[in-house]
Formats: sequence, structure tokens, C-alpha cells
Amino acid sequence: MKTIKIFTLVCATALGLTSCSDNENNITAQVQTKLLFTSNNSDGNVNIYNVNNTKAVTKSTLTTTTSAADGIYYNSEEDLVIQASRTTFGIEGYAGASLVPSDVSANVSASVTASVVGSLDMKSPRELAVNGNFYVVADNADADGNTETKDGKLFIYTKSGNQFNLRNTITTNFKLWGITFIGNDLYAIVDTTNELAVFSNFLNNKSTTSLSATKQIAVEGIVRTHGLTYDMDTDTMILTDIGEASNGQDDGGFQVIENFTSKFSATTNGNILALTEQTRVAGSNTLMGNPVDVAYDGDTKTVFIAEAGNGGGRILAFNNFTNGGNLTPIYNASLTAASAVYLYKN
Ligand SMILES: [Ca+2]
Ligand SMILES: [Ca+2]
Ligand SMILES: [Ca+2]
Repeated sequence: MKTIKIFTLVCATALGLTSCSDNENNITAQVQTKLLFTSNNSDGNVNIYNVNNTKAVTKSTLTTTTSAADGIYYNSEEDLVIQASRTTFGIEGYAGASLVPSDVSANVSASVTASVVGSLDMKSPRELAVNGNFYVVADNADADGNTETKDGKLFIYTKSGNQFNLRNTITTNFKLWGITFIGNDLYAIVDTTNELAVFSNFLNNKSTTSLSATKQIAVEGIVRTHGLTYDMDTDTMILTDIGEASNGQDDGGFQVIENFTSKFSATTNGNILALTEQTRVAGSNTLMGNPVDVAYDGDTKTVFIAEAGNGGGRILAFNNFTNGGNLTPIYNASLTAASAVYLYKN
């Protein structure tokens, strides 16, 4: 496996001083590899954007045999890119991905075949969340044969060697899309609404069953949420808002919730987390119509968006969002039917 690590020493620049010393307080091994892994529903290929410097982004492509995918993750220990295929309806893992992003010249491409696969259980996979050896996929197909009732299924796989094994499924009493872990708790957006649900100690539910959320709250300011991401280091949660699904051009946005842990705790079950506790970015300059997924780099306060609608699909990045509003993206690349983003940092 080729190494893709680059380390630099960060020097103290506070108070106008520029100095490098070996004082233990001043030495930091800084993150220098930042790769944005993306899936899409147009050709199913994995596009990997090197976003170390958002002013000089390069892209590599893993050409897959899947033609649509939604939900992506990078397992660096095994150098494995994993996505939920909407062609096979199973999870696929592609080895050797680091060979591509280690070369930062633009538009490197490599063909890959799925070397880690499992049973083909799903109907409409939409997002992947990983906790240790557990790979959880949210499926937004109707779960009970009655399209009048809102529900969805979470498929829980464990990875063993070159195999994903289905451990159990959990049926939810709301429609699913984005999911993410915070520790052992699984957070899920409640599709078609502005609500956020959490299942505490989710992986302790080892049998195939129906499960109600431990807690479910409304997020003021959002019309219809879809994607979410959480950054542990900065305790920041970000939710996307697709507005009306029929408007893929200019009614989308995202909302940033800093100090998420205390704000979520303070909002009791069934209540509303106020817009005044959040920062909202939306408007025609943002190029967001249906932002379906989000990733966040807390180091640089940069938000990455998978936009499914505007211009046919885009990967967008935003920073300086403190005041919110109708921001212009600092990065904008066409990616037809972009469906998911995952940020890997090393
Ligand atoms: Ca149903
Ligand atoms: Ca929309
Ligand atoms: Ca994601």
C-alpha cells in the first residue's frame, strides 16, 4: 500500500509572532491528507477529491461496475472504499483506492472491481454509517407493504474478511435518508420532515425487529432534511434542507448547530431546536436545490455538500459561514446526480 500521509510542522503565529520552537506547546502534527469520497446515481463511479487546498482541488476516479450508488465510506486501515450500490442492492468494497489519490495530478482514473461484497438484501439504500466493524445502511423503500404508512429499514452488516454479513434489520416508524453515529448512538433524519431522531446504543439491538427512536425533535428553519454529519472535535452537527424535492435549483440549504451535544440534550422529546441556536446557509448564490448529503472539516470550518439537483448535480464547498445567508460556494464542481460525500482526514 502506498502511503498518502504528508506531515508538516505548524509554527506558532499567534499575536503576530512567527516562530518554530520545540517547546512542547508549539508542536502539532497537523492533518494534511483530506480526501472527499463521493458517490453518485449517474454512473456509480467513486470520485475522490483531494481537498487539502480548496483553491487547488484535484479529482481521481474509481470506475466501478455499479451504475448507481448512495452512501460512501473510506476504511483507511484496510485501504477500502465502501459504497451502497443501487445496482446490486448490496454493499461493495473496492481495494487499492490509495493508489489513486496519492497522485495529486488531476483526473487520474482506475478501474476497480468489488473485492468485498455481501448478500443483496436492500431495496433502496440511501446512506451508510460505520461504527467499528459494523456497517449500517439506511433504506428508504416502504418497509411494510403499505405505502400509506411511513417507515424504513436499517440494515446492519458486519465485515468479516472479504464478506459483509447481515446481522439483523431494524424497521423504523418514519422514512429514512441520512444517518450518522455519535459514539454508539445512531442519529437519523426523519425524511419528508424537519425532524432529527436518535437511537441510543443502537447496535445493542441485535434482533430483527421494529424500533421507535429514543428521542425525536424538530429543527426549526428546515423544510425537509436529508443529509447530516457530525464532527466530534468541534461538537458540530450539520443538517441539509432540500426544501421541496420538485425544486432542484434554488430552495435548498444547510444548518450548522455548534455545541450540538448540549443543545440537543436541552431539547426534550417532541420539542423544537430553535433557529436562533443555529446558522442557516441558503439562497440562489449557494447553488443548492436538493443538497442530499454533507461532510464537514472542523479544522477549517469547511462544509462539503453533495447537491443532486442544481446544474444536474454538484460537489460544493462553503466556509466563512458564521453569519449564514446566501453564500457563494468556495468550490463548485459538476458531478451528475451527486448522492453522498464522506471526508477522510489523516
Ligand atoms: Ca409503509
Ligand atoms: Ca429542493
Ligand atoms: Ca455521508
